[in-house]
Amino acid sequence: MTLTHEHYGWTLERYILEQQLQHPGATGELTKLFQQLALAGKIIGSRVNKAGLADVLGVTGETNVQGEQVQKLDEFANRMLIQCLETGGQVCLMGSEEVDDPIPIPTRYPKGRYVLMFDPLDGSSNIDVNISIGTIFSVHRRISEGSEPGMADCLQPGRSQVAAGYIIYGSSTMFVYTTGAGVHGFTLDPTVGEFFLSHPDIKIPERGKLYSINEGNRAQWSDGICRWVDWLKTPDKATGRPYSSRYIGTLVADFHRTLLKGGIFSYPADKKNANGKLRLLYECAPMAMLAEQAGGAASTGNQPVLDVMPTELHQRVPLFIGSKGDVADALERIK
Ligand code: AFP
Repeated sequence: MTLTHEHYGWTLERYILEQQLQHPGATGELTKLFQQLALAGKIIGSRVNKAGLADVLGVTGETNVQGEQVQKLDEFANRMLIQCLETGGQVCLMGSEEVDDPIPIPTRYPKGRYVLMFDPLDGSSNIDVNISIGTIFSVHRRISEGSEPGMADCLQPGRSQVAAGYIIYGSSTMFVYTTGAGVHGFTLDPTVGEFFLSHPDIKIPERGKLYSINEGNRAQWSDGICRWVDWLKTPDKATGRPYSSRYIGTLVADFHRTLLKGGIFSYPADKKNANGKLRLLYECAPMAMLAEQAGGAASTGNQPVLDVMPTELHQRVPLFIGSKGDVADALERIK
């Protein structure tokens, strides 16, 4: 779909409502869930923009479940998402990268049909240095009919996600999502306070010219990963090599660039971390759904990320994600 002047003024809300009209059975609950996510994104984005002014920088002194220091903004983002989503009656349970256990909906609020998993502020080590950060979300259908929602609702494979997306707080704030009918991007106009359609039906190029990996970890890589990265750097006109290197250290930002420009992002397993660093439910599965919906691919190195059956809430998996051709090359060469 090409953006024309007819799309001027299409807000995120209107776009989702239009999509809902194409599904006569839809109840509008997912639309409401998205409205609340967008609201949380606007509130978090506005706080992120004032990060240098307000008393929000630095750490709280606590460590989260991953053993990392909790940044004040992480805490704020986590609280905002919970507050915005727990009251509306669309969600029955939540899971956050910052919280050890599933987050129940307080008994005073109605429970809905959906389970929401999120990374409230991805790339938090980049907060203090004014580099793009983001919020990632993943939505599943509740499977615990007739009983209290629980862990089984959270531990669903990426393939059964109903929706996934992220909000990037960068040079502009963008909301990028899929409900299984393509990937669509909206840019926040801060003067109006609305997300407007700016990137309809995003497609990842079949191949790119960029690779994105933390080369500081090379000493820990397998021979296969070393060989593959060396190959990417070896000049060869026919295959467009050498690729250029880009690495931000915020998955949302590295993935957003990969989605728009093509290429590959990877956080592989290494000698220290047998499953890499990134979390399946809050980072890899939602990004994998976006990648596949945009015509790209996402693999752990052994199987499509979307096929991994989760066994733990904070499980990690290796990730190779981006242009189909580039992911296929990686899988071929790391063997
Ligand atoms: P933080 O949220 O702790 O900054 O971690 C960000 C992240 O989970 C992901 O967004 C990055 O892709 C990855 O870690 C970067 O990890 P390295 O610093 O080890 O390269």
